[in-house]
Amino acid sequence: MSYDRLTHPLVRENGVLRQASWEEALERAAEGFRRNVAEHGPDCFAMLSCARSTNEMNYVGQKFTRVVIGTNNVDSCNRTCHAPSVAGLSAVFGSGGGTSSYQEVEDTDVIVMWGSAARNAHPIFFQHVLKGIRKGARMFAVDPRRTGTAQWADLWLGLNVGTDIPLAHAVAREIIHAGLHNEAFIERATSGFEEFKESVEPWTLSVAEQVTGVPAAAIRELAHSYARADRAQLCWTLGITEHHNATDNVRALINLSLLTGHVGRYGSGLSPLRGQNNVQGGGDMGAIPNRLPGFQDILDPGIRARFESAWGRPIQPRYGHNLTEMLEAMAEGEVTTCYLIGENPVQSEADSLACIKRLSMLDHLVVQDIFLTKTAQMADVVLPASAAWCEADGTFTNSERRVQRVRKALEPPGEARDDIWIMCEIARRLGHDWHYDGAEEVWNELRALSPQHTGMTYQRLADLQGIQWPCPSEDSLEPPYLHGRLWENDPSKRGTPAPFAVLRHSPPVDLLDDEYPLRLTTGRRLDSYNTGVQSSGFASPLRRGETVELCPEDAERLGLTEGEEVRITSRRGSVTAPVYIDPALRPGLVFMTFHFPDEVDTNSLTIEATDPISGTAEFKAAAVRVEKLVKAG
Ligand SMILES: Nc1nc2c(c(=O)[nH]1)N[C@H]1C(S)=C(S)[C@@H](COP(=O)(O)OP(=O)(O)OC[C@H]3O[C@@H](n4cnc5c(=O)[nH]c(N)nc54)[C@H](O)[C@@H]3O)O[C@H]1N2
Ligand SMILES: Nc1nc2c(c(=O)[nH]1)N[C@H]1C(S)=C(S)[C@@H](COP(=O)(O)OP(=O)(O)OC[C@H]3O[C@@H](n4cnc5c(=O)[nH]c(N)nc54)[C@H](O)[C@@H]3O)O[C@H]1N2
Ligand SMILES: [Mo]
Repeated sequence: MSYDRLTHPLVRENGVLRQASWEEALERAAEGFRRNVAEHGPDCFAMLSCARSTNEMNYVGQKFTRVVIGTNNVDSCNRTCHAPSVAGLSAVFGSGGGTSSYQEVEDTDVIVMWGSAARNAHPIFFQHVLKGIRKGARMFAVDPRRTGTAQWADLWLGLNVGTDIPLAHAVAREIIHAGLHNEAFIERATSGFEEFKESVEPWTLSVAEQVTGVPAAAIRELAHSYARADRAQLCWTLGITEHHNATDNVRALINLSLLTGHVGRYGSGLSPLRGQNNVQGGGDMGAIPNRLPGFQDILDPGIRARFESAWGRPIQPRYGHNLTEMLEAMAEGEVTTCYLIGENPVQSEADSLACIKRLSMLDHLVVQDIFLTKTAQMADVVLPASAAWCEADGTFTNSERRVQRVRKALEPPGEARDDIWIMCEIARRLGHDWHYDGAEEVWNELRALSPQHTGMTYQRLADLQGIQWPCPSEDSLEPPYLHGRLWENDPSKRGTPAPFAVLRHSPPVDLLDDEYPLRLTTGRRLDSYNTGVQSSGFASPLRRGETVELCPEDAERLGLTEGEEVRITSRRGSVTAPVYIDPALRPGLVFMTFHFPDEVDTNSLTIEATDPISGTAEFKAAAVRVEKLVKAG
């Protein structure tokens, strides 16, 4: 299917959405929030803030939540992808950002792409990887599928889904046993090495081969190459983070960098490649339940006091609900109203049937989007927004922490209005008269409150074609990588040592058995973008619909031919789609995207098991069976 842009506000009347004036729609939106908060208190409200929209929009979104409503219940799709990376990195280094710049993969010796289909999903970053390879870097790909990325690798480690910790542990053990760990760095800059060393001891190459499916020789080669390299970059994405133990997975990779000293230097670092164009920025702006703008901890009374005096309202001294918890709180009747900006959870959440049920329990749902998504179709009020990437002014922040300007080039269609304008109009109706004379004024308010952005004036951002954070003053130019402090000779400048983590292997929650013998992993293709809202209309000539990808051996075993319609069933749901035979898969593995909502609701199959630290769901591991469709008659 293809979506048309939203051009008018809509309100629900007698069960159906009808066109409305802005005045009526804004009033309805505000009235529902007012009524619910008066009845249940501010924590009955939840906002999802748009990771595709600007930093300025996200700043205003979290301010709306904290100041107009008075709760910390604000989050975004960061929860479905890199929240575990942020949690893991900030636990070790105090900052949740990737440590390196894109340029550094061109100037490194070893690149490890771990659980990342970057060739399809991060093509700009992958251009830098290719340049690095051309300059002589060795590349390793760790992925259950032999992806486009893996095809460029010197060595592909095709592991079983959910066995990343055993693999990382075996790599670590091999490095230690070969005496290739960086003792000086470990001694000076880390803590907990002895316990870590002991914890990986059982993971010999042969034990790991049995559990992960990766040949011992390949594990050994990765270990030796990574440890011996002068410089090495470890990059990961959702193959690591969309698991029930995702933060542990992230910590397992960080352990490898601490073991070898591959962090805090030019060319050596850790890069979680972020998903949506501005999901890094959304979190930086405080559109997450535990941080104020500038990634500043809400539990710190001094930080809260600064924001309270700037905003003129007390801030709750506790974390709000993340996206996963918001949905649970809807089921409990604790969250009764939701302001959803540029997110489509009906289709993107794990176990979508449960998600739909929870959203339908809300008293008042406001959706602000550029298309009439499946989620918007459930709303009481639909507000048509401008598309941030070309119809609004502001800034975006990419995975290397680089803030860049975006400029309005087109007028939004029909009556669609800027995201910030819409939020301010609702705020005004709720008693907060904010005047922002354009995005720059919002940005300057943020700069005054966030030390890591203070030096980034719009003028400097334009002159320098973007600036990486941290940028504390207008004359500062920091190195392109983080945590150089770990290498300081003077111990007082080195700061807190980076801790190793002791971790245990925990296989996927959805167990394989005779009834559900195949492992479904979900993800992306080059020609499909997330829930399809922004790409279905255009992608259809490229790929007409969802397919169930299987390796040739499994297809033969099940007696299936390419194009044949099959039923795929998990413990939660069942859909049908044609088979696509892909030799990139390993036996026992099934692959699908979540891109074609009406035809195939993939997320009715996935499991809602979530990582307790970050709240991210195990999208990457469901147990399923695939059956021939028996034709009626
Ligand atoms: N074309 C395109 N590009 C996109 C998007 C899109 O929809 N389409 N979406 C954007 C967004 S929001 C995001 S977050 C990124 C995501 O970018 P990626 O994370 O690269 O994409 P995915 O395909 O979800 O998953 C990555 C890989 O994880 C592997 N994998 C599955 N299970 C495991 C496992 O247990 N261990 C390991 N090591 N690997 C595993 C899969 O086989 C897959 O190749 O892409 C962004 N870019
Ligand atoms: N099975 C499975 N499910 C997954 C994943 C997976 O790998 N497997 N990955 C997860 C991941 S990583 C992610 S990020 C999520 C994505 O989940 P969502 O964020 O829910 O999905 P998108 O399709 O990216 O939705 C983006 C929405 O933003 C709207 N939008 C775009 N620009 C603007 C703007 O400027 N303003 C406003 N107001 N709206 C705008 C679009 O119209 C669209 O409706 O899906 C998750 N779900
Ligand atoms: Mo994502």
